[in-house]
Amino acid sequence: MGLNLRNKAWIFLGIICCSSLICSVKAMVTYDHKAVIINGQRRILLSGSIHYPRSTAEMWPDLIQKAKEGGLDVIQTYVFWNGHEPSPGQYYFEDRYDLVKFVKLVQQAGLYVHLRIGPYVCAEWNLGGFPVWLKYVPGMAFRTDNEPFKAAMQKFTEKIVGMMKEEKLFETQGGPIILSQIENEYGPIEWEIGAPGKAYTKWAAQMAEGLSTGVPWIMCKQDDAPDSIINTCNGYYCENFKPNSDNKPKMWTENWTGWFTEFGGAVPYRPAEDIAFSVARFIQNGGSFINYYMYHGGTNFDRTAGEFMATSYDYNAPLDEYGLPREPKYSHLTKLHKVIKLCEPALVSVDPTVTSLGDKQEAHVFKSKSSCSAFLSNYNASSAARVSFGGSTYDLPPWSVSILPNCKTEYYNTAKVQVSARSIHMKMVPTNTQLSWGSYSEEIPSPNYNGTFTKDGLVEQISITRDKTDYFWYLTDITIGADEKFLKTGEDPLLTIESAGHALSVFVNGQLAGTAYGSLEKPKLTFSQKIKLTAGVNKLALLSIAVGLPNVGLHYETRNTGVLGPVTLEGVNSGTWDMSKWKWSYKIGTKGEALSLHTVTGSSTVEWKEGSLVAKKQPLTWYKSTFDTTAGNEPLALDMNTMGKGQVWINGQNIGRHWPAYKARGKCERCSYAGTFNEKKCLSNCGEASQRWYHVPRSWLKPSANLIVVLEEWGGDPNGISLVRRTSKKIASESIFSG
Ligand SMILES: *[C@@H]1O[C@H](CO)[C@@H](O)[C@H](O)[C@H]1NC(C)=O
Ligand SMILES: *[C@@H]1O[C@H](CO)[C@@H](O)[C@H](O)[C@H]1NC(C)=O
Ligand SMILES: CC(=O)N[C@H]1CO[C@H](CO)[C@@H](O)[C@@H]1O
Repeated sequence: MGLNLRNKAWIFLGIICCSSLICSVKAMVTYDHKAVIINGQRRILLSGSIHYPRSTAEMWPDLIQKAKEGGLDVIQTYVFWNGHEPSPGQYYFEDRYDLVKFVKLVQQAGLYVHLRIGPYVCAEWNLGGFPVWLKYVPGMAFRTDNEPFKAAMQKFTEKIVGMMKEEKLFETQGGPIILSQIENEYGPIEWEIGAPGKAYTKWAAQMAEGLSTGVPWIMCKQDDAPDSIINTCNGYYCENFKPNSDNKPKMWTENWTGWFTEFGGAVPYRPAEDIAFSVARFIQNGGSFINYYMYHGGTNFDRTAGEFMATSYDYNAPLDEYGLPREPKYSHLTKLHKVIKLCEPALVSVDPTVTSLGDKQEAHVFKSKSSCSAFLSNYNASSAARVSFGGSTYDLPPWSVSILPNCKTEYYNTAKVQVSARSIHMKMVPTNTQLSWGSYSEEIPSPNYNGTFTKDGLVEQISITRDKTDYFWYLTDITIGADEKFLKTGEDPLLTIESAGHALSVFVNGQLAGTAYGSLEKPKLTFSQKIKLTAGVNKLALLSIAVGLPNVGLHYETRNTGVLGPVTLEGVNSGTWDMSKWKWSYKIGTKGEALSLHTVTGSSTVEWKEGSLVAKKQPLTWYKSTFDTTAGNEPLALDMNTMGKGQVWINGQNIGRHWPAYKARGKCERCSYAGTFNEKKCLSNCGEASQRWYHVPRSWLKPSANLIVVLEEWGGDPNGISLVRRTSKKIASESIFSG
């Protein structure tokens, strides 16, 4: 055995030396100017992002299998620090956060892993993946040459690398991890902050290299990545990208398959033709690693979504939020991957020869002694072209690439979609046509009451809640003295409230006076409305609601949430009152949260109104019901279209924030796939809910008596909530244009 192994190792070293410019004795994963080299072989690697916490562990094997059948070689994931270290030194790697299990499942499927440790991940994820406590470490500044930050980042990175090593998951140990990433899209930030940014980049690279994983590190969007690290491209098109030295392969780590959805935004999509075109363009220009961001986007369960991000992270990916193939995108790309693999021997052997075939037409030919593959491209977005190549003629649709694995026969054209589209239906589950609801009205707290504390002036929300809840109450009394008069008789005074975000409900004497909310583009909000006040003491209760924490931008950790003022009352005789400096009482969270109403035991501690007494269209109300699971394995969702804004739990699991009342802004125009996507995303759903359906993972359900609890902030009719099955059906006619 021993002897055998030594023989193999010897042969293996021989291969490395003859097929690559770098002759490394130790590394089994290396690279040269053409490609990543695994066990001595240059590889064209097709990769796709699947973020483990955005699906359930029960879904992972199927998602990975479908990725494999879709022709991928690599699964790429970020590592989500705030899921793994909820409080300092307290680690969590269970359930959806079982990273080792996820990596091992990828290995069992015979695929590789690209582990993007970050630990900054952006990712439309709460605080960009950083734990909220990190923000409150004394002297902290994120992502710069800051000692407390570097210490924390190093500790977590070491923790993850240590775990992976212990489980023997790096390729050099026989595991599936062939690449790791440190930091994430730091180039633009470094450019803004200058010297400390440069020092931090250097430090991060050295720190990562020091961990000796045996596999290459990459940094994406980092032109000045230190030489030991590979700089890679993120974007819609990357074919003109150049890595940070001539001996680095051309790698594309984020090829956007669509785009994320924000609450209040339209739903973006990217046609299959355009993404196939971008991939073919990248490969024909010598690219050798591409990653689909996302291959499966999934769901921002619980409160994991970043600022104003929808609960769905579908991303218009080849596998939809529910794990079903999105057609024709999934199959059109699968065919592309097969054809690229046919070209692999030629692609890894030589650099392409590029010749012009017309005004906007080119041939990229990879011709070695033993193989020849050609890519014929038409960059004209409006016109088809007939070109001559190697003595034959080829018809190229606008904005397309034809692939000829043997330099003769067209096996594939990126614009010729030969897959049927499928229509998706959300069908009511027959046994659950109408749920029977109970309701519980949330208590509006009073100042100086249990669970409140008092301070002069207004306080920042997250510094107090530490993001344990979305909800934070600002409470005060407005006393209208006997001698106080309203400026104009019969006219109510005007209350104006400035908040740093994200949503606000204003209660006067226990009644909802109004709501206000911001958006991803402008999280700040202003509430300005006339309110009814009576002589004597009036109770003002402001419920400030966070909708995820920012995940991107220069020093985004300094961004605020909550009512920071000014708060003014105009229209009283004695002049405008500035209430910002008043004494305010504060309360963290709702009573229902404190009682754990989302659980079976918690929900039994209060009395729920039933039958005709059930609250209808009331703000700040809890609803509960039970339902049985439907047989079969079609994915399930809740149709929340009759509701406003809030959160939903099923059997104690938070399925995310719902906000169907936030309609998609703007007017969507039909999007032609050819050439437009770079400047203008293709958008759908304008005027409708940004998100109507909310994924309910099957593994969270029991056969019967599933508890569903809804916290509704605005109002809405729970009788409209229904459980639906997601089904897909082939559309007979072929469509050239796909969504
Ligand atoms: C595309 O082709 C048409 C027809 O040949 C031509 O008029 C147009 O200028 C071309 N567009 C570009 C961008 O080259
Ligand atoms: C405050 O809470 C304590 C302990 O739970 C309870 O005994 C007391 O009655 C409460 N006070 C009010 C005003 O609700
Ligand atoms: C800055 C930024 O957007 N970064 C990212 C690139 O692509 C997706 C956007 O959907 C993010 O998740 C990345 O982190």
